[in-house]
Parts: sequence; structure tokens; C-alpha cells
Amino acid sequence: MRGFPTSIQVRNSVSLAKSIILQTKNSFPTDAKMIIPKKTQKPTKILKPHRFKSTQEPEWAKFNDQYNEHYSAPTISQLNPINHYFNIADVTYEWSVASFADIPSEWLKDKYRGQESDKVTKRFPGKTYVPFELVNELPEVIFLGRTNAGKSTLLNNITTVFQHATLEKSAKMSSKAGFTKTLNCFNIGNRFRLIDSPGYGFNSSAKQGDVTMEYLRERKELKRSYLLIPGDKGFSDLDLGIIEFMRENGIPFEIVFTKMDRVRNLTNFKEMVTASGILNYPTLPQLIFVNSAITKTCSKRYGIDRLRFSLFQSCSLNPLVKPTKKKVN
Ligand SMILES: Nc1nc2c(ncn2[C@@H]2O[C@H](COP(=O)(O)OP(=O)(O)OP(=O)(O)O)[C@@H](O)[C@H]2O)c(=O)[nH]1
Ligand SMILES: [Mg+2]
Repeated sequence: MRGFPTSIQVRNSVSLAKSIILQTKNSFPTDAKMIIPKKTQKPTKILKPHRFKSTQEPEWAKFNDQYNEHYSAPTISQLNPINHYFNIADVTYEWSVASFADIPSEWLKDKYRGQESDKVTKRFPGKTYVPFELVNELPEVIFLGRTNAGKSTLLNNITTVFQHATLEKSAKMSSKAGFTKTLNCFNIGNRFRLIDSPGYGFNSSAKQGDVTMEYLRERKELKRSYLLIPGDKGFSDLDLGIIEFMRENGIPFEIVFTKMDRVRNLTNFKEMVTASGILNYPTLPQLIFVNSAITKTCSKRYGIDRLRFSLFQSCSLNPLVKPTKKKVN
């Protein structure tokens, strides 16, 4: 592709994410410092469905209603079509970038900066050598959080048919902290894009932080950020720093507590939520509580329909909207 940045991975949106292996090493610029991730925690043993014992809803699953009383709860007639959307939608990996300017549409904007916008759009197909699918404007949401918070796993979780115990592997996930090294874009049913970001904190790099912060500040398509907090760990100073950054810059966000299946003491957990101060914000974010792993204590994935509903709301999508392509198994 003549004139197109080399540090970018572009896939035709027709190909399915299932068959794609994210080559994060290749997509990371050669001048970037290589990171050798260390193991930080034991991977969770995922049980096969026939070994589930308990079908009882865990106590924490009710938090999704209790902490969001000020938001109207989704109705079954809203949830059903939205769940159906995610079950049949194509999940297409589109690009990975290590710097903001390499995002296909940003790269084009840079190239044609100062020219009239209608001229720019006319030039997109054919002349720019960038597939139109990558520059068509769709609403975007981003998953943010420290390394190992469960961002990539959550992306796979929401795009996996709810009845399936094993997650689809659209985004690569790992028990090694610092695994995702670039901003990775996934087109979900051609109605919105979900961006998986490199984690901050342990085993991350300043360059990875820069690309994410620039994306948050500059990206016009960004509709909402989802800050992931591992429920078993609580807020870190960096998490609180990101919240302050988003509040100061007027970036709308929600908070997703991941790995709720690992939380042993719910009283301590609630105290941690209160102590963080998030309940006192005038624009109280939604708090969503999820588990992406099925374990002995958690026989289903909870909170996912709530999160899917929130994603639809963030992108101003009608619950009845249909994806434009069908998932091929
Ligand atoms: N028990 C449990 N484990 C989870 C859950 N979500 C993720 N994990 C595990 O946590 C580890 C890290 O998950 P990732 O999705 O790779 O985390 P990430 O935030 O993308 O991490 P980086 O790419 O390093 O920033 C993996 O071993 C996952 O299996 C969850 O809800 N419950
Ligand atoms: Mg990741």
C-alpha cells in the first residue's frame, strides 16, 4: 500500500477475527523497547460446563442493580435483541497502532489537513490506498485499565455467545501482565468499534501510555471509555489518576469491575468502592460488575448483558439495530 505507514497492521474488514492472529510484535515499531512480561498471577482454571455444581446467582451479581439505581434498568425487550446482536455480529480485527497518528483515519486527516472536508472524503476511496472500511466513521468505545485487569478477556467475553462457557479469542489474552502492547481495533457488526488498549502500570511502557492518552484526548469518534478495575485488587493510584484525567478533560466514562469471581469478602469490596470516592462524583458513572471466567464459585458469566446494553447506549444504537454481516462459524 503506497504511502501507508509501515507500523500499522491493516486487515480487510471482511476477514474474520477468529482466523486472525494479532502480531503485536510486528506491529510494534522497531525502535520500541521490547518488553519481557513476567508472570504475575496463576491463571484461573476454567471448568468445563458439565462440572458446574452451583447454579445460584452470586451475591455480587445483584450489585449491577444496586449500584445503578439512578439509571433505568434495561428491560428484557431491550436486552434480548442486543444479546442477539452480539451473538450474530462479525467481530473483525481492523488495525493495531503504536502511535495515534498511525490510526488509518487520523493518518488521512493529517495528510489532507487544511483541505476542505468534502474534497477529503472524495479522495478516500481509490486514491489513498486505505480500505474505505477502515476510515468510515463509526462510534468507538475503549477498554482502559492496568495490565492484567482483564481488558482483552472482557472484549472476548462480550462477543461470545452467552451460553458458551469457552470464550472466543478475538483479542489475545494472557496471564502475563503487559501482554497487549498496541491499541487494537475491533469492528463489532459494523455498527461500532471497540478498542482494546495496552495496560498501564506493571510491565507497561511510557510509549504505550502516550498512545492511549492521546487517543483519549484527540479521538473524535470516541463516545465513551470503560475503565476496568480488577475486583480482587481494587483501585490503584494510577486508576484514580486516569479518572481525574478523564474528569478534567470531560471524557465520559463508566467503571467495570472485572474478576468478580475472585472477590472473597464482599463487605471489604463495598468499603473499597465507597472509599474510592467514585460514588460522590456529580456525574456518577455506571458501575458494572462482571466475571469473564467460569469457575467453581461462578457457574455463569454475569454482568455481560448489562455491559452490552451500556455499550449500545454509549454508541447511541437502537436496541433493534442489526449487524450488517453474519458471523461465520
Ligand atoms: N478469574 C478470572 N480471571 C480473569 C477474568 N478476566 C480475565 N482473567 C484472567 O486475567 C488474566 C489477564 O487477562 P487479560 O485479558 O489478558 O488482561 P489485560 O487487561 O488485557 O492485560 P494486558 O494486555 O497485559 O494489559 C488472564 O489470565 C485471564 O484469564 C475474570 O473475570 N475472572
Ligand atoms: Mg490485553
